[in-house]
Amino acid sequence: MKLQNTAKLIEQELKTVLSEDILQGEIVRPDHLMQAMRHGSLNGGKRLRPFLVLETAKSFNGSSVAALKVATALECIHCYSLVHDDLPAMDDDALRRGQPTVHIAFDEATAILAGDGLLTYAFDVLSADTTPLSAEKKIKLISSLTRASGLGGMVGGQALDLAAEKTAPDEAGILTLQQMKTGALIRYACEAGAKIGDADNFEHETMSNFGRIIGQAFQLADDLLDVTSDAKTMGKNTGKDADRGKATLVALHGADWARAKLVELAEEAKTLLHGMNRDTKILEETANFVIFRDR
Ligand code: GRG
Repeated sequence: MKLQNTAKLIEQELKTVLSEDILQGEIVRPDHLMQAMRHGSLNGGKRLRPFLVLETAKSFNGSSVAALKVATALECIHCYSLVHDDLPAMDDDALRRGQPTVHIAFDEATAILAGDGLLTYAFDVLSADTTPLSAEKKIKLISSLTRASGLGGMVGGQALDLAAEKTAPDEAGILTLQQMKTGALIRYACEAGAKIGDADNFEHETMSNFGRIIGQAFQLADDLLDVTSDAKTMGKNTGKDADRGKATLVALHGADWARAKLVELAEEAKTLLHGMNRDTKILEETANFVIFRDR
């Protein structure tokens, strides 16, 4: 499957679950809030994390319906993080995926609630009866998603990132905060795909390491694009890290070092995949896309 096809699938699934026609034991769905949630999630985006869930599950013979539900839940969390990250109290951005950010298109209070709504909705989707997984697998997937997105994962990483503007962390500190802020959800995507399918312990461990490496590479590529690309290509403002004096590995070592490191990480990721007796051709291509992307 291609990334664009996954994007269409996820967009369709999000449209269905964020629809006024669906009331799941709720009294009402406030229309303006749902519109804001739709604005924050149905606005394009590469849908890389869902793609990783779907393709990893496929490599391990997992149910594609279950994978689509888990992928949708994960994308809800990712979209919530972008809506909140763009708020004036955080990155204060007016442009996301080529469109006005949610607090600009609506207002700040609605953007906070839209983020909260997307975050909690993820767990609704994961735990729903329509997600065809055993109760045991669901609990494991919910528990690890909570860890990846919470205090010791994305939220904690965001806190460290905000603090880093004052504390100027060293290389190890930068790697830790990036692993938490951005890496945790990408790693989760790969682990979840393995869990949905029939991966054994070695394969699960391998996919977890693969996710860790491409998560690190994704952030490094993002930091590189922040200095080498432009707002039109990226759909978000660039040059912001340098403006804010943000500590990144690109700021520390330069763009050439980053390009060489990306090549190294791509090799490492592919070597891991080759160690398993599975069809991982698409995952290999995905690693290349993540690492050598231009937007
Ligand atoms: C607010 C709790 C909270 C967390 C925010 C993810 C994040 C943490 C902040 C986003 C800031 C940022 C630009 C980080 C760099 C890496 C990143 C997550 C980029 C956006 O992800 P893409 O490129 O976006 O996958 P699309 O739009 O394609 O989904």
